[in-house]
Amino acid sequence: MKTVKVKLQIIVVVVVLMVAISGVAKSYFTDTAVSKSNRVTTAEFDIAISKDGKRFYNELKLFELSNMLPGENRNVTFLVKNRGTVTMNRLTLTLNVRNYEVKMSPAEKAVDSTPERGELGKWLVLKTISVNGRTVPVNKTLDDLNGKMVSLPVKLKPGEKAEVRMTFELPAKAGNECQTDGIDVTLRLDASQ
Ligand SMILES: [Ca+2]
Ligand SMILES: [Ca+2]
Repeated sequence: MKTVKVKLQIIVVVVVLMVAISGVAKSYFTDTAVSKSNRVTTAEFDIAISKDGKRFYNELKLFELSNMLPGENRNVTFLVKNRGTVTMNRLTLTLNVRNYEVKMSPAEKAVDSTPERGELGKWLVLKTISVNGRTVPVNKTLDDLNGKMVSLPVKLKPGEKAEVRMTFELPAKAGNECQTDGIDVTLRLDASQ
């Protein structure tokens, strides 16, 4: 009986000590601030083109100029839009040009010795590019412009659109060599921050 009593006393002492220790810890002021769901995401960069400004696309055929005559000017108009979340401070246009012969007309045969290769790009000139009415003179043939970048005079904020007008001219001195010739033009628009 005596040993049981001693054990009980020890247990009581231990319990009292534990209560005392935890009681000491709780007697200080404490406080915590929490910040959850912090994130880093990247901005969206998206340029798109449209013929009429109603719907914009990443890829779209913009023009077809047929039956051009020497001495003629033609305009091509389209819209560009910043569909992203960041201002586009620099916009460039790059033309990739492929010349081809649609057919060899009798008058053309007399002056053109390359039936496998078209000559229109030697003659067709991109006179100007205008963006929202601001005109930049270009005055280069499409063969000269092939693969080169032309800077567009515009900055686009998120959601902003701009109208681009390109004026092409087939000079009056263009001869029979480029009769019934064709050009495939790929326009690439590059935007950067
Ligand atoms: Ca040819
Ligand atoms: Ca030709």
